Amino acid sequence: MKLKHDVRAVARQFQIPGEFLGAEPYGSGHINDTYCAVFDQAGVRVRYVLQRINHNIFENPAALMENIQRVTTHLEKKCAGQPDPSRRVLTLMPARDGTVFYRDAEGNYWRTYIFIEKARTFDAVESAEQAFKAAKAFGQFQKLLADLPAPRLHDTIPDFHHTPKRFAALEKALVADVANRAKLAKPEIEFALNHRAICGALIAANLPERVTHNDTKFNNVMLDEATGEGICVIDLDTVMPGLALYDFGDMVRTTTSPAKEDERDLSKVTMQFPMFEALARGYLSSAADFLTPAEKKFLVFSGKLITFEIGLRFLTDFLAGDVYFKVHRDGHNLDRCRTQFHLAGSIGQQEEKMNQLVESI
Ligand code: ADP
Ligand code: GN1
Ligand code: MG
Repeated sequence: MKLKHDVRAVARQFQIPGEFLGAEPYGSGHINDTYCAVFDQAGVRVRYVLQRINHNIFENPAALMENIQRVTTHLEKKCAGQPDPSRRVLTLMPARDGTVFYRDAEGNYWRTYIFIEKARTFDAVESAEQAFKAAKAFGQFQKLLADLPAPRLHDTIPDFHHTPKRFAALEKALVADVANRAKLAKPEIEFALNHRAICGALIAANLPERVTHNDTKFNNVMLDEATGEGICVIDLDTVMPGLALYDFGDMVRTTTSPAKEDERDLSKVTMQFPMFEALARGYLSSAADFLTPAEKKFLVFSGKLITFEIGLRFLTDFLAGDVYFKVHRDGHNLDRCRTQFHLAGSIGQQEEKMNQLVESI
């Protein structure tokens, strides 16, 4: 298969020993171009992950890489005493010039990670045990980064989870309607407009700023093949100052419904209470000792809000003509928006019971 990029030439720019055997596109992320490259190192096949950072979305890749380097170095120190430490944190490979990224002639930014073997990601949750383990790992991630030394991390995407600004972006896209698609999304637009009132609630709550991941979807944590443990949190591009609840909210969004994000059969999209219970217990098993009572109070709400927010973003991108998220079929962003709004509704219906559960933990 002919690849979009000359991965062999890119790989040569990193200090990877051995002979390049081949590469293929990898994973199902919506933003970066990810490749798995295989090397022969003295007869042993060793894999690496090469990624082109989407610099239309991340406007300052050098600052982003500085964040990732600081975060991984910190986590590495913290994981030193644990079993299998090198699989618990992403490891950046140095480029030829000793920095952690390479800029090609076309202006693309590339980085290379050691491949985390004997672990995998899932696009949809399969069991309550997985939900528990993923949430525990993301909670642990926040906990380990609580004492990251100053300075403050760079904001790799300013106002990333500022829901009122996401709402304003939708309104703008609606007025412009550049792709003439508003007529195809009438019920979704109505749902969005009806929920304007919830957008500002987390910002108004004056919660503490922390170092957070901000993109804790279920396929951004690798689960160990043997134990199921959330062994390594990945996709660190959006690690920056944020609210703990942005992370918990995105876990609720991606880990309580058994359906994929782009499922067309909405009857499959539902907030499953046992999954939420496992998720909340998993997260609180690592995060309970640093969360404030106010943060705890908003855990369930954050699930509804972040699910709604990502739905807003998919709808906005649908109206804008699919310029942000990778799409693989017509109406893909609208399908994604529909699952999110459906799930936000399902969370809304069960909110009281979910809150009672959190209070009891
Ligand atoms: P995106 O920002 O596009 O979502 P990710 O960093 O999440 O990109 O990578 C896409 C997928 O590649 C992940 O879901 C995971 O399956 C796989 N992946 C990423 N990094 C590694 C790694 N170091 N080891 C093994 N698999 C990885
Ligand atoms: C993108 O990179 P990926 O695919 O893990 C997006 C998230 C969205 C998510 C929706 C930088 O995440 O914010 O929640 O898609 N990342 C960025 O699936 O915008
Ligand atoms: Mg990802």
